[in-house]
Amino acid sequence: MSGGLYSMQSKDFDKTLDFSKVKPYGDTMNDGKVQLSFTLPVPTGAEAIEAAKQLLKQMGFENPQVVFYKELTPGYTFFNCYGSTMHTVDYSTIYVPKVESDVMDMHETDQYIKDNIGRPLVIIGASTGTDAHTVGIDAIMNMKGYAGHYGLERYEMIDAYNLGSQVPNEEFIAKAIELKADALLVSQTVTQKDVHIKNLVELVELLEAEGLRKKVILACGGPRISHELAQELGYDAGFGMNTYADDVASYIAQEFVRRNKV
Ligand code: B12
Repeated sequence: MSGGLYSMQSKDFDKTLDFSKVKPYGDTMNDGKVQLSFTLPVPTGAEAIEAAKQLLKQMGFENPQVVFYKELTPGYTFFNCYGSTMHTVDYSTIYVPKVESDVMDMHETDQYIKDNIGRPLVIIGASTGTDAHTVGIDAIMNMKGYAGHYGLERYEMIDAYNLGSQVPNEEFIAKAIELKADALLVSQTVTQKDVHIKNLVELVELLEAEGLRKKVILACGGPRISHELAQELGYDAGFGMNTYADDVASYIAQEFVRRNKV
């Protein structure tokens, strides 16, 4: 989403907005209103509500309010709360590394590959290691697509292979060699105990050992993956939530051309 466009509109609309001191917007500019929920391991009652409010104050919230609470099980109380944060963030100095490519739709990418590469690109995807989540990688690869965006299997100039979930890194690499893959797509959803980090790093190490790392475009994705993290782990690109096949296909096609100068 273009934050720039929305921000310009709010700035034009409300002259009290200062990008160097941004606060959450609730009902009015700079009111700092936040909604948050949490559970305290205490019995439900007036003392529990007071404990929640005191905690909110210590978190930096003015006017803390408990707007909903419920006993989860004896000894545990769940809260929905409102408060106004006293903190601000300097939006004007924020820099976030992002995948650099011009996003094209399926037809434009197909045409780009025809014009600049002249053969279909081979792309293999999988949810690797012990990760059983398939919906993310399916969203990127399935022919029927996701949220109105066709998946890679639909592209005329992409040979897409979705290996599914719980694919061991060794098996993934063997398939990449067999199919002469141009790009590998890894999906990681579970991040408990940093299992995704270990798994993603292991793939890079195995690819390096096979002498394959530089021969493929290596990208990963998932709800808690960022481009910055991906690059730190030795990947070419990382994609987070709200990614569509268009983003990945455009990136791979343009990166392939950049590398091969075809
Ligand atoms: C559906 C689901 C399941 C289903 C999965 C079914 C299936 N076939 O996939 C089932 C019930 C099997 C399941 C199991 C488990 N789950 Co689950 N599951 C979910 C749930 C509800 C939705 C995930 C989902 O499908 N999202 C929709 C897709 C479209 O979004 P996405 O994955 O983010 O993908 C998008 C982007 O991230 C990106 N993307 C993703 N991958 C890739 C890859 C590439 C290359 C690219 C470019 C982009 C990309 O593009 C996609 C489209 O925009 C989430 C909670 C939630 N609401 O998110 C929990 C959740 C992910 N599960 C969780 C857990 C813990 C588990 C279990 C470990 C539970 C257990 N104790 O057994 C097991 C996993 C076992 C295992 N070995 O992996 C946790 C993960 C916590 C964490 N941070 O690690 C979550 C967050 C729930 C929670 N709040 O605790 N789960």
